Amino acid sequence: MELIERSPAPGEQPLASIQVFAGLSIIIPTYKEVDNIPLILKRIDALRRDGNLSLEVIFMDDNSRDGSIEAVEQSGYDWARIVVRTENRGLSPAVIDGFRSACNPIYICMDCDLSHPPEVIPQMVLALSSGQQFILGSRYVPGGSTDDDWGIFRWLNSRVATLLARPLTSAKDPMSGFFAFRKADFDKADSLNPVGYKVALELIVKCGFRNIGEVPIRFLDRRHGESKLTLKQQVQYIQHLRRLYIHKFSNTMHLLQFFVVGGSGVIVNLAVLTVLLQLGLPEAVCLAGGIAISLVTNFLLNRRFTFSYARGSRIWTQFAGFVASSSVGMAVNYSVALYLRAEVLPETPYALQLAALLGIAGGMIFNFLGSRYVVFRKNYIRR
Ligand SMILES: Nc1nc2c(ncn2[C@@H]2O[C@H](COP(=O)(O)OP(=O)(O)OP(=O)(O)O)[C@@H](O)[C@H]2O)c(=O)[nH]1
Ligand SMILES: [Mg+2]
Repeated sequence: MELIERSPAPGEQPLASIQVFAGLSIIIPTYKEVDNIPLILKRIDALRRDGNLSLEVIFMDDNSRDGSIEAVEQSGYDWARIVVRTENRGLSPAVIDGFRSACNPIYICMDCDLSHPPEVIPQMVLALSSGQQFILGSRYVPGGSTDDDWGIFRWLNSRVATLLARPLTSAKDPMSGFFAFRKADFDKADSLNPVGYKVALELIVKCGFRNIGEVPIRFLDRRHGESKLTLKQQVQYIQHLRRLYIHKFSNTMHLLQFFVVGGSGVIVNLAVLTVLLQLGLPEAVCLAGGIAISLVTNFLLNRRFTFSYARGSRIWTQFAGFVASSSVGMAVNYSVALYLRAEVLPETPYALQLAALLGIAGGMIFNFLGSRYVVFRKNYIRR
């Protein structure tokens, strides 16, 4: 943490009088924010002078072509610059690119639309200096708030999104686009791959931040320009969550998806078995038919979803491996079902289906272990 002590000047604000913060890089993603750029720069400049801060501001603009470049240049601030991006557009990639091109030890990210008050930046940096790793400008801690005219839908939307992220972090407002952390932690991050809007959540998970602080902010609705938050971004958020869950709970997520696919296999198995039984085939053949068809559907679904990271490998090799690794499970399944049907279960309707169900349960655990650690093990991926 780069904090330089200095003595307070007479009449200075208490926060600014305690310390001078050396080296902030403020990253501001922009798309068509020409009206807001001069306003935010003016407020950051006031902050910079009051606190004698050393900082750079980098606008990461996705080729707005609305005069944003001129707005930054005409501001006359040599600590502000704009980077115009024409590839891999989007808010999250723009922010990540901004961090990559920043050079100061403390990174701040904030929106350009003045929803995020720059005046709390010193407080965020102080919180970092007290040992916390990641500081959010938060609407949902005591003292934080949103504009009064948030309708119920917008409020609910924000709250549900936050709730879905709860297993990933205990932070109250991980959806916030206003946050601060250290360059050193960014440099250590696992491969970043954010989709959509939730950069803070991506960083919290990928950098493994545990010690997260939240500084209350009053979140004001934009006065100039238009919101770029669309339904597409909301859908992308679900995809993003899935990836982050897999990243954080790798084995548990694989197991969970494996069980969901397995559940679909049970339905396929029982349906096939029942149809074959209706056709008058011997019970042993019906049991085997149900097992065989569900084996194929399970393989295809696991390859597509549960272990999708290994989709690049040859399907037939994987299928052979899946059959081989499932063979013990299948044998267990088949023998348990035949045995229960013949020796244990009474002559009731659906006795064969019940026997099949118990056989499946017995065989399933063998299948999971074989798939996870043999067929779809990670070193099958070709780069
Ligand atoms: N570089 C870049 N910036 C973007 C993009 N989309 C949005 N932004 C910027 O990201 C910030 C947040 O976007 P907003 O449209 O304000 O989204 P929001 O704050 O979730 O929504 P509102 O509450 O309606 O303001 C703003 O500074 C935007 O200009 C994009 O695709 N690329
Ligand atoms: Mg906004």
